[in-house]
Parts: sequence; structure tokens; C-alpha cells
Amino acid sequence: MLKFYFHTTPNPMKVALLLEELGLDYEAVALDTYKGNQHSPQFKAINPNGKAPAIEDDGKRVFDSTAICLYLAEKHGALLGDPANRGELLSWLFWIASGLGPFSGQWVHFQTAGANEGGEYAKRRYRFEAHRHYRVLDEHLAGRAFMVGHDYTIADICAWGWVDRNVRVLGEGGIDAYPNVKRWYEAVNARPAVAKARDLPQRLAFKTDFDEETARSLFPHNFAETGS
Ligand SMILES: N[C@@H](CCC(=O)N[C@@H](CS)C(=O)NCC(=O)O)C(=O)O
Repeated sequence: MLKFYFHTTPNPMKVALLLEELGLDYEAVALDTYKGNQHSPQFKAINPNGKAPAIEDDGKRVFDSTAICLYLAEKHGALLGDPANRGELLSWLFWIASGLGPFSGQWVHFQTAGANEGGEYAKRRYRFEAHRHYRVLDEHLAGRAFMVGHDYTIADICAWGWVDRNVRVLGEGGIDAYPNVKRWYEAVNARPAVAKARDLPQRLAFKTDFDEETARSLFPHNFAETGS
């Protein structure tokens, strides 16, 4: 059975939603990043990058959320949309993987973990870029039901993983300033698979205390002598 290494964070949630949309049987494994499970040699044999998510399927490893989504959608011939829109699908998938996701994630990091560290220039840049990505998405979704063509695809699933954290990224009001994103997000949220994906974190146990073990696991740069 497919093994899914999961934590309750945006990139793994994309894969949780896809697995539920596909109706696949899978074994969810809690990868407790607060305890440093992601750095264990056993897990690094599955994801050498030491991050969630990863899967093992038919004896094969696949890591990195976008790769996993493409792999599963191709394997099951689903949620890829019209083949004529393949270029558009890949464009939005890579835009999420290299833009919306990292800028949102780093902006949250600067607001929370790095809040007392200064770095005003970095904060200004990441805040601006996080909002800019939401503006791009909002303009794209004007008059459209889905991100690519007329079909719900893995691009919607991957964007949902991040937009689901919009209040944490954008602050109070979240996507209220982005009405097309809001309409699209509410439509995705109404899908039965979203409710099932949201249930997954409830079925697994994760550490919630943020102590030194957690700080060392998640922010090793703060403990590295050379800063590299
Ligand atoms: N590009 C990777 C990013 C994975 C990633 O950053 N995962 C986070 C959770 S969303 C993680 O494992 N964080 C723990 C850590 O950085 O140690 C993907 O899309 O899967």
C-alpha cells in the first residue's frame, strides 16, 4: 500500500487532498518535524531533502509535493485537465512550487520565527512578494472557475494547499482583498475530498510544544556555527 509521510503543513496537505480526490488507499505516516523525524537517516533515504511530504509507492520513492502530485495524477490518468492545456498546467504548477509557496512560507517565517531579529529589508521584500503572488492569482482567476482551462486539476490542488493558510500569510482579513481567489477557494473548499483531507491531521498524533528540540529541528540555521 502507498505510504504517505505527512505533517500538518501546506505542502503535505496538497498531497493529502490529491490522495482523497483520487480515492486511493494509503497508509499515512506521521513525520513529526517538531521532533526532527525529517532528519533521520531512514527518512532521508526516502526524501534526501529531509522535508515533508514524500511517498513510497510500488517500491519507488517520490519526494517534493509537486513531483508527487504530477506522479500520482499521471499514474492514475486523472486531474491533469485537457492535454491541450499541458503547458498552462505545468506553468502554474511551477509558479506555485517556486513562487506562491516559498514566498508565502518565508514571509510567515520572517513574521514569526524571525520577528524579533530585525531584517526589515527581508521582511519588506517577502511581504511584497507574498502579496504580489496573490495579486497574480487573483487577476488570473477573474472570470475563471479553475486555474487551468475549464477543469479542476492538480494546479488547483497545489494552490489550495497554500491558500488554505491565507490568514497566516496575509494577516487579518486574509484573501478578502482578493475576491477572485476567495470565490475559487470557497469552491475548492466545498469539495468532499477537502473535508477528508482536513480529517487526516486529526487521525495522527503530532507534537505541539515548540521547545528547543523543535527549534533545532526546524531552524537549524540558528544553531549552526558557520551559518551554512
Ligand atoms: N519543495 C518542497 C518543500 C517541502 C517543505 O518545505 N516541507 C516543510 C513542510 S510544508 C517541512 O518539511 N518543514 C520541516 C523542515 O523544514 O525541517 C515540497 O514542495 O514538498
